[in-house]
Amino acid sequence: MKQFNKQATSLLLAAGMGLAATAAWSADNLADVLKARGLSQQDLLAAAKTYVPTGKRDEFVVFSSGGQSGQVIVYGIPSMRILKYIGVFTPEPWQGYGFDESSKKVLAGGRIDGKDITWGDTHHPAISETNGEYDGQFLFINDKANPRIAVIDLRDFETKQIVVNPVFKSEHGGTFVTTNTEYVIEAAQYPAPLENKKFYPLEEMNEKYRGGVTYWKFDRKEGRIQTNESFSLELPPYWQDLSDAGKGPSEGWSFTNSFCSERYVGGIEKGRPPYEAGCSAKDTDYLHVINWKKAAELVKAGKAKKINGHNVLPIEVSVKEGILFLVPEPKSPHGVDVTPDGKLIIVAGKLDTHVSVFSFEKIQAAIQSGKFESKDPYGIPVIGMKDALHVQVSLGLGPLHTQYDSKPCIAYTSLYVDSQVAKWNYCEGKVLDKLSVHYNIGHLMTMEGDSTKPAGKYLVALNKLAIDRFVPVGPLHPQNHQLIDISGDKMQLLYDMPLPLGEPHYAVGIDAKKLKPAVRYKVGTDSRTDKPHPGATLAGQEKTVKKGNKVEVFGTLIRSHITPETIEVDVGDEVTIHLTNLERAQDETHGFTVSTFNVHASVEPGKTVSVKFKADKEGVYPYYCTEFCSALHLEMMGYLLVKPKGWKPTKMELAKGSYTEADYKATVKKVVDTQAIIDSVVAYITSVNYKDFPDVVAMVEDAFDQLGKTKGLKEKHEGFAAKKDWENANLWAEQIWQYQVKTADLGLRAKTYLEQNGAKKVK
Ligand code: CUK
Ligand code: CUA
Repeated sequence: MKQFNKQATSLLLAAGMGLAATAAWSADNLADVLKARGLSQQDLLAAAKTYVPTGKRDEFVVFSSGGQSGQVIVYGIPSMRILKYIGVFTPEPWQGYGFDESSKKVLAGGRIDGKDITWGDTHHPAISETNGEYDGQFLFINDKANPRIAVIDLRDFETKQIVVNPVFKSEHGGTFVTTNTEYVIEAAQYPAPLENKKFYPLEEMNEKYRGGVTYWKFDRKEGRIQTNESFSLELPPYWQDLSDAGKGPSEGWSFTNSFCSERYVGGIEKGRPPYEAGCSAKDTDYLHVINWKKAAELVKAGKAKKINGHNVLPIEVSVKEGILFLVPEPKSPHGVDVTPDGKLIIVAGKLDTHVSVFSFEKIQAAIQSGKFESKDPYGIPVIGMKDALHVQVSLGLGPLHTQYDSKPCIAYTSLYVDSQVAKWNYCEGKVLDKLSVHYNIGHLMTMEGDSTKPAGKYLVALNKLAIDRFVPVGPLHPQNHQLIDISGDKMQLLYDMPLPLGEPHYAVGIDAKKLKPAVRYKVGTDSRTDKPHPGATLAGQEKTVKKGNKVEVFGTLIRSHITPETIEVDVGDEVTIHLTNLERAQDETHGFTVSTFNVHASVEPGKTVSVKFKADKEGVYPYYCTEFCSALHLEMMGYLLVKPKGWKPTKMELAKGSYTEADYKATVKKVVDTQAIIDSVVAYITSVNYKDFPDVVAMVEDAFDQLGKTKGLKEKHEGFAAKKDWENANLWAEQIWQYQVKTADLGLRAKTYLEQNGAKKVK
């Protein structure tokens, strides 16, 4: 942080000097650019703090909800450059998500009542934690509309699992993880009967409608949620909202706020005041305080009842066993955020200017001494607000969410109505600073701000409205994520990023060094199951198998051809094409599609993917690689021939080229010349300490891999030449050159890398 200020000063000095000496500088000096673009020194400072030069990387990585897009958006901080969209609840064609067989199975996990639901209202991402700190292994995110949770593995940033909540019809407060990611918490939103497909009239709201909180058991070794070990607490038909897990002294507990504890039922069409009036009539709602550790034990002890095959602890059991309590919280609360030390719980008032800071110690004292002010209509003990409060602070209009700084006692709260971020001290209850944002902020997010060790430095304001901030793109505006420097005493606005995909509610930011994604898969891996793919194929073992009307192709991909290059089937056949990417080179992804059959696969190095379709129309359908993978990418294709019933071949010969001996000799010379280039590059690489550069070692391995494929081809073309078959002689010589080109390409890339990264001569 000090560093920032030092940098800032010297930058300002530099800029100042520039301004003073304008006349002497060339046309594109800093001062001229500032002037020409109408930038202030403050702008320059912000630019310097966010600019990440070419070749450099961001310090933090953000996982943002993609809102209604059903995806997750990944971007870097401080540059705010978008790095990836991860398909989660919605098919995502680039990654083949929903267009290949394994990813279709992941999406099928999110089917409800036998129906595909191909969108999601994603809200709250959470990074897996170890001892309360982000560990960078998994990401979870919820779908508010169709209560579901997804698991994303951060080794490959792919969605591995979607689970459907068995008892809720909507949810909001998910996902929040416990200190060691034992459970992923998901709370209901709008009350409904817990039994599936059960109708009760709205008049029976109080008796038959329920809310709840689900604790999804996460198996870290498998990287999957275990549905049979998961459970829910039945809760009154208050509208449960957000949640947070306890940590440190409050570990084993979780907190879920609620609104509309009025249990109001609207009905504008019947002349009743709308929900918005009826749901905010009372001065307080309830914070639910739950001992989840004990709840898990009760479930193990058989105290849960099964609803829709899922373990649910009835309210009476939770009350009797002393694991569920309520604390009044002011007027239509929204966020609930446990402080990094786990001692305090901060709830914002949405319709109240205050945030309320509750003390876990006081809550526990009340529970221990049995000091309750009343019971709610369902018999749940209510702790007096005064007995639980640490402090209340008036921050401004519409406080929503709170995040924490690396500095003790410092928190940031979003003020929706004021369109401001408030920085304040929650230990002393003092407001320290306010910054206007643009406009109407929902969530905010500090780096690692949900963990026990927030990293400070930056804050992102996730603003709901952009209004006039960007070039207009029609009535539907992007959202505005604003980057704020929180390293000094005063917050400083640095950058506006339009987010053009859904309404991202929440985001989490992690130190980029904690993420260790893989470069390639072990050859033959099904990335969605993390297991060996039954359709995996090695080079030279490609085959097409036809059994009845089922055709299975076991193929491979490598620059720049697909094996096989012709697939012949009969009309009506069910065709499955398994493809293994044999590449090991970083970023050598191939794509695959077959014209008009609505299939697509992204096949990263080592991955095996299957696409499946019914060849229900006769004809000729090109298939090809969809990623520009090499200079001869466009040649990476083949034909699917769907033959009519009873078709018999008539003309058996393929059209021939007219190659001559001269063509052959020219190709052979090209091969010899290229080999000389390769040899010189190899000589350079081996003359320096290339082994000290793992990236280069990988490139060299890949290069020799490619060159290795030329084995036996020289004999082959010479054999055809001896028989004066110039077509085959020329083409096989050409194929050697194709491999050489890829070798040279990698070799030159390695050479450039070594030159740019200070490789040293070795003897
Ligand atoms: S909620 Cu969107 S601003 Cu769904 Cu987390 Cu508060
Ligand atoms: Cu492989 Cu293009």
